[in-house]
Amino acid sequence: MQMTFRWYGIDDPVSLRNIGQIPGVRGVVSALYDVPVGEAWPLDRLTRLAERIDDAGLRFTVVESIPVHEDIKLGRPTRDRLADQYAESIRAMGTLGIPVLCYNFMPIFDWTRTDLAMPLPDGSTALAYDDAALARIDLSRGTGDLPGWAAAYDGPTLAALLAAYRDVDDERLWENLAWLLERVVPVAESVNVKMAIHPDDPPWSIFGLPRIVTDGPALERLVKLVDSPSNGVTFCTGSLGADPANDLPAMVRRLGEMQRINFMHCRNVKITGPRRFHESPHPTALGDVDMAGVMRALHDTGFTGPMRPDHGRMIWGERGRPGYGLHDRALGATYLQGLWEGIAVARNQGSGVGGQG
Ligand code: DNO
Repeated sequence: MQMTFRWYGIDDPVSLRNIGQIPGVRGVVSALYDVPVGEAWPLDRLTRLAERIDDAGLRFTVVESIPVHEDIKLGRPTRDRLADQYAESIRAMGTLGIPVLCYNFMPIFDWTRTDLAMPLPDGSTALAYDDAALARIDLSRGTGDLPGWAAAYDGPTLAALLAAYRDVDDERLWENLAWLLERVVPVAESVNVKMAIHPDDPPWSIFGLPRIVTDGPALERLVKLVDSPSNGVTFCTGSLGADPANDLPAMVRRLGEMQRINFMHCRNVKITGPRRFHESPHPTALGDVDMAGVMRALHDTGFTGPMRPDHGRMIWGERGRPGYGLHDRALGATYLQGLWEGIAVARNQGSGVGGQG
């Protein structure tokens, strides 16, 4: 397991120096955030980003994300050119030796919350989701009222996109995902890049849109679409864990045995009602995710890939990007490494290898 940390580039209030001072963190998860969706990523710009990370004594380990254009998800005729451009970005990653690509296939919206700063009793704030609150959001004026998406779409653009998705049900979306993977996974494999789909967050349909990457059977279906180590998943405990029907350790075990977990996102959630949750600190006891069980399953299946602490709360008066402050995520990184070390020590003692390390 390699511990990594997400960095939003030079505008991120969390600096590379901050990241390098978190014990055990050597890998950085980043992206070119201002390339228009659908365009190929220029190699020279990606090179500069990688050099900046190298200069800080860190390593560019994961690209999160290269967004997939809506025309690909909708299966529109422009998709051929868009898939070629996507493949070109993957080749640029390969040229620089960046080994993992996290992406998602969620129609229109990526992760969605109804409150970006829900106060918790200890005075910290956390991201929260409530399906009833989501249902009250009026999209006729665009995404202005949707937390975190304010500037994304005006009314007419959003209405046109939502209308286009009326012809795309779950099966059609699966076909469009398979179509993309058949084209880009062979390219990824040829340049030693492992793709890792991020599950839908939350793991159910929102605003009537199809959402397909929500549970264990879906993740297993995904990896079978193209049989390659370059076609794997980002196992996000917080996204999948918002649905109490998902048995996370069992899911990790199955996908881990197939060697298709290419990236781990670890965070915890507290489920407070049907389709209602808020994010909680990383430790097992503080939410509904069995983090210890997940780590044991990962360890048992020989996970050697990158992991990052996902969203943290805002604590100690920090202000910053919702979910992506420094302090609580850094605590998460050290907690997760402690858990991992404890499991390794216990295993070594159990097998008589000696448990000093
Ligand atoms: C949220 C992230 C997601 C993730 C994308 C991957 O905090 O986990 O936005 O980066 O879904 O494409």
